[in-house]
Amino acid sequence: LSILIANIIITAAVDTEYCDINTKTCDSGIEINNEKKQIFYYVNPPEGFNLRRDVYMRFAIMLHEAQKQGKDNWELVLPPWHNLFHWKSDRRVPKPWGKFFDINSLKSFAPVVEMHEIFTKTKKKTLELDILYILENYEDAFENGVFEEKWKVIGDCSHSGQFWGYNNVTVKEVLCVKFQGKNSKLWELIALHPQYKKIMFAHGEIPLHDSYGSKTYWDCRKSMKFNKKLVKIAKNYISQHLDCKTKRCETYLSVHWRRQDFARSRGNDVPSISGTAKQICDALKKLPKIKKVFIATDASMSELNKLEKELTDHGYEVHFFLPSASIIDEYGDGGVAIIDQIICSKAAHFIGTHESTFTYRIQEEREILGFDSSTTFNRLCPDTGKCERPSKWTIVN
Ligand code: GFB
Repeated sequence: LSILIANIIITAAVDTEYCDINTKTCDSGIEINNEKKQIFYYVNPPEGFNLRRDVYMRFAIMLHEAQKQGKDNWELVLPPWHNLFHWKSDRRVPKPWGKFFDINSLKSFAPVVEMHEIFTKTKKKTLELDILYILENYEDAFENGVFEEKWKVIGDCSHSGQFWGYNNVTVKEVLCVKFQGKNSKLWELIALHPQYKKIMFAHGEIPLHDSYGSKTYWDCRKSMKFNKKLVKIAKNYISQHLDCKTKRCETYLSVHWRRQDFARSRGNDVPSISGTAKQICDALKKLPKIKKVFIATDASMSELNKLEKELTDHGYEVHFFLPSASIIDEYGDGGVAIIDQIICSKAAHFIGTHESTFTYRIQEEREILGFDSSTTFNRLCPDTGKCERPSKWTIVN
């Protein structure tokens, strides 16, 4: 009886077609899953890895909430990692999310699907999207002195270039839209064309979180578990070099030392090399049992060697993760970034870089691990001038 009821329900869901729950196929031969409508998105190219992780959360929460309200015929397509500005080792090769994250865990929170799964499921070599909405900011977010949620279709426009590095993805219609508001407001744009099944948004970073910092936010964040192999590499490193085999370690202090563009253009926020060494030594003086320091950084080797020398001169043991060629080959710069983040997240005490999303993601990981927030929300200060305390975004369980 239950199979019969399921058949009736599925038959109703796809209108005239008869679908069999056992074989998971419909009369047309289409698999039941393929009936789902899909949301695709892309992020402004210069944005880095860790802001993109936040943009994912906004879309995943949008789909999670919709599913809860019975809108369960939609899935979110995970945009392959392609051509990231900061990733020098492998910019040209699009990487699936499974390289970095545990896909089953992502799926436990929201209906997500990898791009390559679409090609495998449909057995097609090309993909045609129904519509691409290119989102744009309003010139003045506070028109008439108030921040209002709104959107306005500007009209047809064009898209040049490939989608996520794939040359077999095309789109039928492109619309430019001014948009200001939360992610859930995108459903209003989607409703403009109820017959469309594949809808894409460019500039996915423009819509805002529906409820930043809420329990749902943290449930989503917790589901972003890393690829198990990356976790294993990080754990082995911690056990071998940092003398710790537990979830939370008492043996080392960690620092996220953001350099590159931060060192060049954010002199008022970040310290010099000597200033960094001094602040790390000052923190360690308050933790007399700790002699080991782990540094995660995008600094050049010569900068890192200078910092290392200053810290070893003060009697501390300095560690940083140097990936093998095979790790770089398999996981690229993104994988190495995650390994650095995992190692930082388990340290007894963490010091991050002001306003770096790389640091924010480590802080969240530490909140999930249950560290006292005083060990987490610490930052490197500039050598001189004001040093605002970092905001504490604590977990909601
Ligand atoms: O993730 P991300 O955008 O954070 O950092 P911010 C950019 C990239 O730099 C990361 C590398 O994806 C990494 O590849 N990186 C930074 C690191 N720190 C480390 C580290 O400690 N270890 C490793 N392995 N890699 C944003 C930029 O950076 O800051 C924007 O993406 C802009 O373009 C903005 O510049 C101001 O938030 O730090």
